[in-house]
Amino acid sequence: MTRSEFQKIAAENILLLDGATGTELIKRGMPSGVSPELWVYEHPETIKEIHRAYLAAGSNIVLAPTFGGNRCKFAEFGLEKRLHEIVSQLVKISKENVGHNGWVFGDISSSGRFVEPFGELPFDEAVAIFRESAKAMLDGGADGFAIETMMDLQEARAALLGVREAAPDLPVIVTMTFEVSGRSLTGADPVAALNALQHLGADAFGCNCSAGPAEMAEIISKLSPFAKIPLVAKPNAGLPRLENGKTVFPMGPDEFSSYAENLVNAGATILGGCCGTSPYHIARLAEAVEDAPMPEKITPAGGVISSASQYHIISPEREFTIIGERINPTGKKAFQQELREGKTDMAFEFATQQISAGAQVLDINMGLAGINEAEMMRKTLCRLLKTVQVPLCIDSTDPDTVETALKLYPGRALLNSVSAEENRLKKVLPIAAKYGAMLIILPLTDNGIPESAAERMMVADKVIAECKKYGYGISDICVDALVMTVSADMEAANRTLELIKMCTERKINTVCGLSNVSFGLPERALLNRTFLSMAMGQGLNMAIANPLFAELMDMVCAGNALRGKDHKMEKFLLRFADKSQEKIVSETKKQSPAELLTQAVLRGDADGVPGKIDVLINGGATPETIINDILIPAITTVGQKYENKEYFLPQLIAGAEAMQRGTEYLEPMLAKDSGDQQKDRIIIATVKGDIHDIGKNIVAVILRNYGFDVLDLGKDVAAETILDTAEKENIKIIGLSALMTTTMGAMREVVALAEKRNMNVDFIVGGAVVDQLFADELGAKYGADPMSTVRAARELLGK
Ligand code: THG
Repeated sequence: MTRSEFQKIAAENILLLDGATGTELIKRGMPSGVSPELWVYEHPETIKEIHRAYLAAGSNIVLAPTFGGNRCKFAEFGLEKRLHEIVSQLVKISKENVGHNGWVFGDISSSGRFVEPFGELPFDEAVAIFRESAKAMLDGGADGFAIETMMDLQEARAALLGVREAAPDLPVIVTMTFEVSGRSLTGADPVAALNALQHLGADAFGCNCSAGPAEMAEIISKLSPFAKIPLVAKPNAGLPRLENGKTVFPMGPDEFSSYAENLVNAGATILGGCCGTSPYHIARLAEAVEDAPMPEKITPAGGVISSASQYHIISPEREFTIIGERINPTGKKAFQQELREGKTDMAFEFATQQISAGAQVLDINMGLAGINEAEMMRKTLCRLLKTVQVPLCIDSTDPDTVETALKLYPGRALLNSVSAEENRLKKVLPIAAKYGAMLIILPLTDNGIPESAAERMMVADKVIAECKKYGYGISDICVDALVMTVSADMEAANRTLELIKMCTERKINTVCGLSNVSFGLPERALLNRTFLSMAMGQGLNMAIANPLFAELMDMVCAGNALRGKDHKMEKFLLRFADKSQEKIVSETKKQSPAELLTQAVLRGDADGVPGKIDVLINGGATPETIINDILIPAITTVGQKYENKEYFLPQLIAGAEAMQRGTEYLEPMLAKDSGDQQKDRIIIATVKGDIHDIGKNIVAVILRNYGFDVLDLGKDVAAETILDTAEKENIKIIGLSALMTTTMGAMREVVALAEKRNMNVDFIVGGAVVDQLFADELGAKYGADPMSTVRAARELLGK
């Protein structure tokens, strides 16, 4: 099936996927702890039977049993050399069995590793891992692909790019798993994820696993106004409950299918089931949607840019957008020097200042003669992406730099800029389109800037026409109205205003870089904001400007309120009722060294920590007071914010890393006697039969950063090994992790064996299927997440 065939069918019909595969395989005898792919390869009749049952139930698309069919997962079983053989064969037998009764999509899920900039797996390597899997599935005859159960947006992006490279013209469905918090494990917002992936070339997007159908319908209805592609809902059979130590998915086929209408009304048109669903669930689902009309399409609201955790709508009808201009070496000697030295501290400072001052987007420009621009862009992005949440605008004319940035960016960036110059149209536009960036276009040609507004409009139209060939719609483009210097040409401002007016009449987004207008004149700030006010009057909806000019920001805020673009004037009242914004700006200016260090930990800015410690030490602070009075309270605040769901996992880890950097930096300076302090020790392991270790690894990182000496025994660890180690090392606290229902029994065994051996140890248990009830049953502490594990460990130590 080609992409366009799929798109046509999916636009006109409600399509049914299959239900759970894993639990159906277990019903047919698959033992725990084996490679599911190898087991099915050796027992092909099982999957044939499952597929036949789903097709009879009404599935239009079934998934090949290739969920863990990637090099990383296969390596856990020593099977990496057989990846292509097994994965392609699994698709082949599925295809032969299904025949013309349905489509077989290759199933792709997580590699189990975290991708940069958040994790350690280089992005290109992640792409290669998924490309290799997709190639094997393609060789087996896959009709399309389902990338599912993705918990990290960056990995989902890598998977989609990898599949696209292997199979440019086959349909790809991407579904992510969102937690009860409404975010993915690594903090991705559902709308932001949809936005990034639909512009990166996904043919459908949605959610699978984690939630039941009711919770999922809520997420789908949030996605719906932003979806340009069909939405997918593949819920579990309700929220899992624990009964007698076994996970039970509470919804039977009738109750499950009773939510079909909700899901379709919310906007989902591709439906299926995840954990706990069976062919019976799908059969009832098929009946429930048989006569359901397609949901009404809601037109996407303007152009949307996004980071992993936030999105921002750009539209002449919406609030005015300020793009912070300061991360740009133009006119900044000190910043130029930093970039030459390969440093990113000032860029980070500029980012935080501008966000505090109200910038909704940050422009990132690394254009400086004599430096490797692409490399510096990569470095700066890696630094910023760990903590900066606002969407970014990539400002470069160099195709390599543009590609480096857009590839690494875990969202949909704004690209500044594409013009009618040969180089940009031929080289930059295809890259922008590949990654789906929103565009700023400049109406200039290789011959320069046309004189009149009408001529500039013609050039803009030419560029827009070219963008349309790459699939761009008008709402995804902003025209730069080209601000020139009035001191050199008295008519410059008028021409710019005229072009803005022409674009506004055609509902085209407009942007301009402000500062040029006042070049060479006194009172530049006055001229800039007066010009901006006039431009807003003509309909300008974005500016690249310095948000640290509070009067400029005041004017923009008032302008939004006056034009009815500030709902209930909330932002205007917030700004002027208590002047809170101004306070933020002035506070950033006069923070004490101790506050700056606290901020560095709160923002997770590890690289910024040593410098701030130096300032404190030079000012006479002792290493002990820095740790006790600054670092520990700061990391405690990070933990509290995480528990209050103000912070998500990446921020928790980044904060812990900043803390770690601080203590490592201070360690050599600590007085000898206090340096010898024994760290509290803890063992941590994933139990026998369970090979999932993402959760356990995160907990280990956080425990270490909270000062524990963690002995990580890895995954699939036998009860004897865990307890022998505890005895030998004389460690009194043991953390156990299990992700699967089937391996919870192994936790019970470890605890029972410890009792039998009369050992004086305490347990903390955690993992997706573990809950308080089960922990109580074992007489263990419950580690619901990294922070509660830290708390439990401290309680056990009487702290
Ligand atoms: N259109 C588009 N992109 C643009 C521009 C535009 N990008 C670059 C530029 N113009 C907008 N950005 C800047 C960045 C810095 C300065 C001006 C415009 C600047 N810097 C101060 C100086 O030279 O004195 C330094 C002041 C400070 O410290 O912040 O002027 O028009 N699409």
